[in-house]
Amino acid sequence: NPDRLALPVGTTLDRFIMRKQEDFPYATGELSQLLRDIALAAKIVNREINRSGLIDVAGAYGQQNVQGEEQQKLDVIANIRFIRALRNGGEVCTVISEEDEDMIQTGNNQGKYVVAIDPLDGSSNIDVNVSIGTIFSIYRRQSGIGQEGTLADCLQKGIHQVAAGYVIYGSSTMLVYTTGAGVNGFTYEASLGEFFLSHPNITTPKTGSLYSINEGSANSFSPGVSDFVQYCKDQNFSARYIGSLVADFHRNLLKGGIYIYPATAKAPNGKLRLMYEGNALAFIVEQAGGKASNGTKRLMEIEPTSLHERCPLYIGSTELVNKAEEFLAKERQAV
Ligand code: P6P
Repeated sequence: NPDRLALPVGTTLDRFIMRKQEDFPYATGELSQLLRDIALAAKIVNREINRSGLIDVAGAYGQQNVQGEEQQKLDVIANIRFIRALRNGGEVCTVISEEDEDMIQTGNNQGKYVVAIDPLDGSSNIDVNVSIGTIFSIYRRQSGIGQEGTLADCLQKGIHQVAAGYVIYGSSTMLVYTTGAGVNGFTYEASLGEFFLSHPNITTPKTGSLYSINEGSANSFSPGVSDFVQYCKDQNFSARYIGSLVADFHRNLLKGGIYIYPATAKAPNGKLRLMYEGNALAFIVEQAGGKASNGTKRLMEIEPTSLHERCPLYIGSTELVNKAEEFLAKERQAV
């Protein structure tokens, strides 16, 4: 009955996960447990981030802090915490992380799932107290259980994600995720150590008036990108660029808008990573009614060829992504 589905604001994440699992008669609970493992690591990383200001985080790796402890960069700490939570949780056989060149085998060869993760994106923003985020993507392994996960398990198209989400460590800490049945946002109450449902059934506006792109690279934008940026200015849109992907994405998701990281001279394939940035946010934005492409192709249809491959990213309100793609198509016709 529909009202059973409409869980009230304030429902805890645990209860939400349990009730949603009931909607999948064949669910055996592993994905639910995996989501709980990620939420646990997010709580721990949140505490580390909040403490970092107090223990004189030098930021650079290998500095001593006031306690004389070996100071680790927060993105190294976050990587350790998420991988440990996934290893201890037992549901994941293999992890790919922005922080590690190669696949990480957890030893859980019975694990059904593979996780791609950016443990702490935008960590250069930490020292200046700008919001930062964790981005994750979950796939079902294709190889048989009982062995290590394979490269093919890790290089699956975005359309094969079973779940994806992000944590934004900002003025409040939120977990936003989807398992393919809509997008829900949970706000963390540190004093209780719980995530509470605060943004049920997030849908992103079909259009908007915010555009997010680093115009410092404008001299190397392709004509189509330059023309779209000019279109945004002619429409009197607002430029909003925090330089922290999760923060820029989250704001645009809720308010409507477009985030673009195009090919530039410094980043000929764009700067952002397909497996643990683009695809995860693409799954979320599509589930929220938005769109994500590389400028010419649905992002989640891209066939990955390497763990850390980059991709141009056009993501947000459907009508704005369509408009950007129109300008890029005109550019190609003009060539
Ligand atoms: P630029 C942060 O380093 C990051 O990976 C994303 O979080 C952010 O959106 C982007 O890079 C900013 O890159 O080249 O504009 O400084």
